[in-house]
Parts: sequence; C-alpha cells; structure tokens
Amino acid sequence: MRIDVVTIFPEYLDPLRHALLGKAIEQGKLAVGVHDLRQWAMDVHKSVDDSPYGGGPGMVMKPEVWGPALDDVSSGTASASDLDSALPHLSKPRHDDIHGVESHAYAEPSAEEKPLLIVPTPAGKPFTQEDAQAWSAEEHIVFACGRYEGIDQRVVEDAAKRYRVREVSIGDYVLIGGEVAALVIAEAVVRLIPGVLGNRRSHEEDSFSDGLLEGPSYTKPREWRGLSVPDVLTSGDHAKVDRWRREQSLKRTLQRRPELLETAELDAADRAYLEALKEETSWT
Ligand code: 6GU
Repeated sequence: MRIDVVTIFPEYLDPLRHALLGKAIEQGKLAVGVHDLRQWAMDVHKSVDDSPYGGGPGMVMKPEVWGPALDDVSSGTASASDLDSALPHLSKPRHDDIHGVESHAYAEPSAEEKPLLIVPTPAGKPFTQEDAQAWSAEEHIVFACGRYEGIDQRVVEDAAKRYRVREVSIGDYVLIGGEVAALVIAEAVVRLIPGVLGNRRSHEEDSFSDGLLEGPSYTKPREWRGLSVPDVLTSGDHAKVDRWRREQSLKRTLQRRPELLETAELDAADRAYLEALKEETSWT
C-alpha cells in the first residue's frame, strides 16, 4: 500500500513513520509520502485560504491550491519530503508503456484504478472498523488534510474524476485540522494489512469486529495489590473461559455502548444472559 498525505503541517505526520507503521514501511508493505500543500500555493505569501463566500467566521481553503496538489499526488508526480521504501504501484508499467499495446488518453481512469481520497472532516460519515477492513486492501490512499472550517467543496467534487472520494469523521468532536484524524485512520487501516500485525487471531477478537466491545484482560501475577484474577481464567476449562469472555463482552457492551447490541449477532444464550443482567440491575 502507498499512503500520501497533503497538509500544511507535514511534521505533524511524523508518527506515520514510527512504531507500528514504521515497521510496515521496513517490511516493504507500506510507502508513505507527506506533501506540504504550500508547494502548490501561487502567490509570494504562499496563501492557502481565503474568507468564505456568504460571510461568517474562519477561512476556507482555496480550490486553486488544492486542485493541482491532488492532481499531482494522484498521478505520482508530486515530490514528497520523504519517500520511504519502494513505490511498487508507481514502478509498475502503465498499459501504454507496454510494447504492442495501443495507447489511449488517461482522462477517465476506471473505478478500479482510481486511488482512494480520504478527506477528514467533522461533517463526514463516521469512520468505522468496517471501513478500516475494506481500505486495508487498497493500493493507494491519499489523505487531504484541511482545517476544520473546510476546503472549498468544489475540490471534493472535482477530485471525484480521479479518485474515489470519502469524507469521513473520526467522532463527534471538533479538531483543528484533519491531520490527527488522518493518523488515526492510517493506523487503523495499516494494522489490518496482512502480515503487519503478525497475529491474525487478534484481529478477529478486536472490539467491533463481532459488533461487541472486548471484555477485560489479565496477566501475571495472579494476586496484585489485593486484587485477584477471576478464577475461571486459571481453571484450564477452555469452554468455560470462552463463555465467560463472551459474557464479559456482552456486559461491557450493555453498560457502555448499549446501541451496539441492536445490530450485534446474538444467540439464544447471549439473549438470556443479557435479560438476566437487565433483571439484576433493575432491582437496584
Ligand atoms: Cl476527521 N477532522 C476534523 N478536523 N475534526 C474532526 C474529525 C475530522 N473528526 C472529528 N472531528
């Protein structure tokens, strides 16, 4: 996978190169390019925003800056501050580079070969684990990080010619810009690239992958500051452990995210357990 980020704060994206994502780069499973939007600014002041039509507070980012930036990044002609590792999708021959294949114009790439453009915005559709799973199979993802007042909407409309565009939010709160949201989304996506996390089973047991929150976990020592590990976990009875974990998951979801229970896949035993729990708590 290749990830490009366009931002006015390139240094904010440094964590992309560290820890988990850095490992993916070293493994050759990820290439990252971070691009300073001001490279595409047209005036001496390198201005990237202007006052909003119709009035109101804040500034809106200029289409004449974002348009060329996204053109260049989609075609791989942009120079990034750091191009780590190989760029497999860029070194692949394009169809008209191959001898004997008739060339034709690139105006409209097929949906399949369009990169994914993610525009983080508090006005976007909520980003979910399902999105992370789907996007972990992408070849090329571009993040357009704008300030929260936004980018001129025509940029998003126009970008749809060259990208599959997704405007997404990471939660119901407002950040200053899309940079941290891009980091959040990139981490959620990259850890799902096969081989990056190493342990496939841990994906299947992630919170949300079965529509429920994960329950508590414990490690040694068995007694710590007067607190014990639940006996069932040291019983050696795997069926009992599985059932206990399922119930902890159900209980935590009921307490913290009850709305998730409406769409989670529940069997008769799950429903009976939840009914008993509700019965218990309605007494107090
Ligand atoms: Cl994706 N961007 C910004 N700027 N603020 C946010 C957000 C995204 N998600 C929640 N708040």
